[in-house]
Amino acid sequence: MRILILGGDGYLGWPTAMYLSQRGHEVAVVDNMARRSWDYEFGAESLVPIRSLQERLMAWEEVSGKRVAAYIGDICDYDFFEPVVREFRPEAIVHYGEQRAAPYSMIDRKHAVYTQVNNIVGNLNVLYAMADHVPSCHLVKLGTMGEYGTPNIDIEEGFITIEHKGRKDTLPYPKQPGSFYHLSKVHDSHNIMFCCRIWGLSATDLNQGVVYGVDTDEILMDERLRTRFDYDGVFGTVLNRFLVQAVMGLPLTVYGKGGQTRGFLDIRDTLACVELAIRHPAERGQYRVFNQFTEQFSVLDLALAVQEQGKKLGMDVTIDHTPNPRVELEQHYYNAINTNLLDLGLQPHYLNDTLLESVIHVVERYKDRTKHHLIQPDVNWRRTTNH
Ligand code: NAD
Ligand code: USQ
Repeated sequence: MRILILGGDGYLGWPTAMYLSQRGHEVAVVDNMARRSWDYEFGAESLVPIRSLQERLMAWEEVSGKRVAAYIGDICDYDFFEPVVREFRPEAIVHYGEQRAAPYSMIDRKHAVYTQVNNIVGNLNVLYAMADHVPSCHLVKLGTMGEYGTPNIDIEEGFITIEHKGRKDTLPYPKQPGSFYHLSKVHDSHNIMFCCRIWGLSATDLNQGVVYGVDTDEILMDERLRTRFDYDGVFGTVLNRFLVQAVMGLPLTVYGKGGQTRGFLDIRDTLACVELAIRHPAERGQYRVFNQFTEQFSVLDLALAVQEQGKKLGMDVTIDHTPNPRVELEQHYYNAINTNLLDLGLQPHYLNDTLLESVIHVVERYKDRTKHHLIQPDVNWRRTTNH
């Protein structure tokens, strides 16, 4: 199958490109290198050194004998993006190409606007290019579990059946996202659902939880194939950050009480879920939602798991309840349904000692590259005014 991966230079996009290429698909990636440039804003960089996209592609061809094509440009620029779709004629598009950090979107007005324009306009261009050139192509769009927020009822997979004044309907599940980034995903979901309804496009919205991990089978084939690994207060996600903090001998930064519960998954399961969605496409005109996570943990559960694993490896890991820079519930009900991908055959890699230890070993290898000033969060959700 011809598969176009948007955001193919990113943490998840690059491993997905190799994974699908290895399985015999004709793969092309699109990226504007925006993620690499955001690092310059904070003097941050991936803990694990990453090669340029061109070097990665050459290394991948050398190691696997398979070629992945690359288109460098911005999907918000239709003059660039439209010919890519017209020429490559993808049968599936995997859309990872967005600004994905909640803290980045909450820095100030400029970053909020940038995040929403980048994500919503880019996604809209994808929908138009599909409708104009490849209407039977299947869009596999990366959404987020954070679209739902933390309601006091079970979270269904995209839709909920409601009875109201004696009548019944199945409607989109209510969305209560917690950042301008998460809101951009809600807006994307509405646009995608609309285009499936009016143009007959087919799409799977993968409402993904927080991803952790650093190794996939393809990455392990050659050190030059490594994907980025962020640990800073803006782009680093919680478990990846805790593992780096443990190795650096710093207290784990649990925000507030740490009762915030989320869905999580191993990076290897991200790739497997995307492949399952591609292999079992949505029908023409269908918009479907899969909740893409394998386990639920509170932030404190994760900190305790890292502390316990650290102890087994002779490390003294402490936990610090840092004041929470975000506005979010720290104690709440959370029970999200995730049966759609399991029903398609997903075999999850659950969080265990082996995984924690293997990430710790990779982090230890690159420990000298860590920068202490990147650890503390300095983006606050609250607006303070001087008048
Ligand atoms: P990432 O930032 O590492 O990768 C995103 C890539 O998209 C980057 O290489 C960036 O340069 C590219 N990009 C952004 N805007 C673009 C544009 N306008 N044109 C072309 N390329 C553009 O992020 P990631 O962690 O790999 O996440 C990928 C997707 O998965 C995102 O949409 C994110 O919202 C979603 N997701 C990620 C996680 C996670 O824990 N990492 C969890 C849930 C959902
Ligand atoms: N947290 C801490 N300490 C930290 C970092 C985070 O306690 O040092 C807490 C946060 O307050 C939050 C939870 O951990 O309650 C998750 O934070 P995160 O930064 O790991 O994840 P989040 O901001 O939700 O975003 C990440 C990805 C995003 C994706 C989302 C999936 O960056 O792209 O959409 O996970 S989900 O959370 O399901 O919405």
